[in-house]
Amino acid sequence: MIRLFTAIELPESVRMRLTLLQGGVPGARWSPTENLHLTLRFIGEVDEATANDIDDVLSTLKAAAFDLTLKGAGEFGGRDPHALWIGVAPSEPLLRLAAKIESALQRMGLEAETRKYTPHVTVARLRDAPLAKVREFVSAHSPFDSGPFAVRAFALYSSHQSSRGSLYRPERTYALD
Ligand code: 3AM
Repeated sequence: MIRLFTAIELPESVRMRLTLLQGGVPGARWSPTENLHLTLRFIGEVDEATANDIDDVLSTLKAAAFDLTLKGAGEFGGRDPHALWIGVAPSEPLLRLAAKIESALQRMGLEAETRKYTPHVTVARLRDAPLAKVREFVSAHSPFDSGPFAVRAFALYSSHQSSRGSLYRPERTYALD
């Protein structure tokens, strides 16, 4: 079995900027630079045959290349925050791409994702982080703006557990038109 998700790879310069803003929150497990990505669709554990089918349908998917801007900051979890993220400026092409991936995966028989897609880049996972520090991080980084960068492909990532946490690796990339 292999754990998969689809995501957009971020340019090295953007990942460096996201790495530089990491800090200041006790209890945060900061995402390593190489793990920073923008999830499009979590897939989960599948067998090898299903992974090959997923690769096939994603290879034939047609969607347009676009520009994307990372913007703003936030947390998931409210009073018990479990993740810090940098946000994404509203992008119709991004939502269209996510929707196309969703319907392609459903057509090949995967169960529908029922949760609404909220584009974000996770920069830390939190455990028992002080709420005041979380709020400080969010307000300090809410002016974040990456400036636009080109998205000319998306990727099928594998996720492996290691002693140092999850390791994400782009296994296949799919060009956008
Ligand atoms: O790092 P982000 O937030 O983009 O949270 C997981 C991570 O998202 C999410 O998939 C991405 C790669 O692991 N994820 C993990 N398990 C999940 C699940 N059961 C999940 N998303 C939805 N359902």
